[in-house]
Amino acid sequence: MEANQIKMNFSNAQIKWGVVDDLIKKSNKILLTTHENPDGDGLGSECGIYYHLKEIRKNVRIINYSRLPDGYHFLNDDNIFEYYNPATHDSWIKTVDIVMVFDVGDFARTRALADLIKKYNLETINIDHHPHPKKNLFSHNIVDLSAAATGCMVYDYLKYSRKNSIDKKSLKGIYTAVMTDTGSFRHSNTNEKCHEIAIECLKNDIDTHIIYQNIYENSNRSRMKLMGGVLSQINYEMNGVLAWFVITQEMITKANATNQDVDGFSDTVRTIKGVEIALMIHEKSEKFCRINFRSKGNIIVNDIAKNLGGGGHAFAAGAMVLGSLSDVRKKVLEATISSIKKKQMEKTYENLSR
Ligand SMILES: [Mn+2]
Repeated sequence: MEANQIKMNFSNAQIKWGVVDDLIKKSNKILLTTHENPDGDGLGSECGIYYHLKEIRKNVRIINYSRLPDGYHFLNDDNIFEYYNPATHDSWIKTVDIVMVFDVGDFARTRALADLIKKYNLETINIDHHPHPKKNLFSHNIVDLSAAATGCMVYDYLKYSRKNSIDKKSLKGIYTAVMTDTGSFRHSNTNEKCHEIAIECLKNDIDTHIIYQNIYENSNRSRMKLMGGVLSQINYEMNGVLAWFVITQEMITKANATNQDVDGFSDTVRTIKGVEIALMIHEKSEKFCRINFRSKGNIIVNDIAKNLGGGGHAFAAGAMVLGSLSDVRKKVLEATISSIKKKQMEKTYENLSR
């Protein structure tokens, strides 16, 4: 793969969308994809650009490694989301002109699709707002760390590329991306652009409250039961600056819930007064746990996640950590507490030196 890094890990820089436009113009067959267990940003970004590429008569398909999660079927009236099946997809993927990857964070998070991209030596454009290592497997990188959502970048591209206004179906995807990645316009990443996008959606009669209801007011009873268990067992460290909780496989089985049902729990725990960081330790199996950090915006957490083998945004990050629950709990808590202490010390010195 020829290295052609357009832009990497910048913030608030002018993106040369013309370069992306040229890559799209010279391509006919285009694959859109995102990370495994996709979220509203990945799916919404795909949907946002899909209808544009259809309109300009590209042979475009969205193929993700994972199935479309419950709650996002409102984006799929036209059955645009496919999930990867080697028997039916490999021959098509083999001959695509370009692969556009959205919101992925890490190339490997496209799972089997990453293997195919390497196997067939496919040209790729990475459109994302997560930090990436300088050395990576994408042919072209458009990585803006200051974008609230990858969907904001898709919006900018469509504004650049289109003569006509953005199609309603695209706007529905873009709104979904922005709403979910900003915690419904509440998180510290929410900026003017997010609200500009929301205004454009409202002017175009997008039922924004219906999008919200589909995603956030569709909890099943098992999820609520599980959440009840979690909320009654929160642990506090460092005078309540850090709040952490554990979800075991047993808790999930007892509540008749699924691993996906834990989404959003850390956000809820972070809402507690005085808590700066919420940490979830989710036992996925006897061999590994998924950990997830949510920070109110005063203490960076992605460095802790990175040291534990993961990554993410400054204030929302995570990792998969190998080991039994008790081993992972010990390791992660020690790493987190020492990192917070260090940052608090540095802050104290910073204040003293002023
Ligand atoms: Mn995102």
